[in-house]
Amino acid sequence: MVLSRAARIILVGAPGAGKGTQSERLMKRFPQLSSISSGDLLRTNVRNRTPLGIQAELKIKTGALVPDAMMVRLIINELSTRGWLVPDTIRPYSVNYATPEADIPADTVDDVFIPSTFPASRYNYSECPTASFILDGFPRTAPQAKQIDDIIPINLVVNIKTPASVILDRICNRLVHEPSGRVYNTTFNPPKVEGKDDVTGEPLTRRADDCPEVWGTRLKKFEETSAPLLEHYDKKGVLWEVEGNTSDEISPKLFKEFEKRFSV
Ligand code: G5P
Ligand code: MG
Repeated sequence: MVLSRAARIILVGAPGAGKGTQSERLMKRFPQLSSISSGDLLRTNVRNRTPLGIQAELKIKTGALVPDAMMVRLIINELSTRGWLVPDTIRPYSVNYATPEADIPADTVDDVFIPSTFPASRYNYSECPTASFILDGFPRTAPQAKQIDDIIPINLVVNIKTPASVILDRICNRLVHEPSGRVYNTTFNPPKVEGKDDVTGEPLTRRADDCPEVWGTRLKKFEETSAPLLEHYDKKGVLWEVEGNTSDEISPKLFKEFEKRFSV
């Protein structure tokens, strides 16, 4: 299906609610869409032993959140790399990227994540039909959202509401293909060949934070941070909520809303 206007979407939801699953399904249905998963980006950095990955590793493993400044820099850098942030001298951005949080040495973050042209020149999101994307798992706090407000005019925030009681099983049965971020589940969507990625045939692995204890901590963090985040977007009039016990129940509602907003 073809998009008739650019979609800049954020997926919000508890750990295991199905953000990655819905991203994959949306991209299949709307091939113009791309996705950035903040968790996948972080895990790539951990795997590649970058300075950011090394600093983020323990936070992820224990179910804590990675500091806001680090996350904003990571995502801004990814958006720039993909060509979705282009210089714009007409509408200057008003975000201060120079203040990383106390526990991250400023020079480390700058060295790793800021492209040489950023933030020396003024950057703003420049709308074009091909730059339609899903941000899966970012922003995750109100401060993160406020920092990107002036740069990326988000036009839909989807809050996926799935009861925590049905999620835990999913997490215990999840397998991932780390290089691509493709997600499987031994019961819900098993790979064609046991333990192997459908596309590359490479081995699937478990995520370091997929155990009941860490999931509990992640859920608690989500509950603490999501209310102010959702309130922020509700005030902007871009929040839409969808509820369901399964991804199969949620997908048709999401597709319908998506088509209404972006494909008519
Ligand atoms: P992530 O990677 O963003 P979470 O915790 O937000 O991690 P997660 O676990 O990736 O979210 P999901 O994407 O919402 O969950 O869910 P999913 O992968 O699609 O589905 C979960 C499993 O259930 C899969 O196996 C899937 O196949 C299966 N499944 C889906 N639907 C159904 C169904 O209907 N039925 C059944 N039976 N199964 C189903 O973030 C990880 C960490 O990175 C850091 C934090 O430390 C975070 O904890 N981080 C950030 N920190 C600060 N700020 C940010 N913005 C950050 N982003 C990431
Ligand atoms: Mg995910």
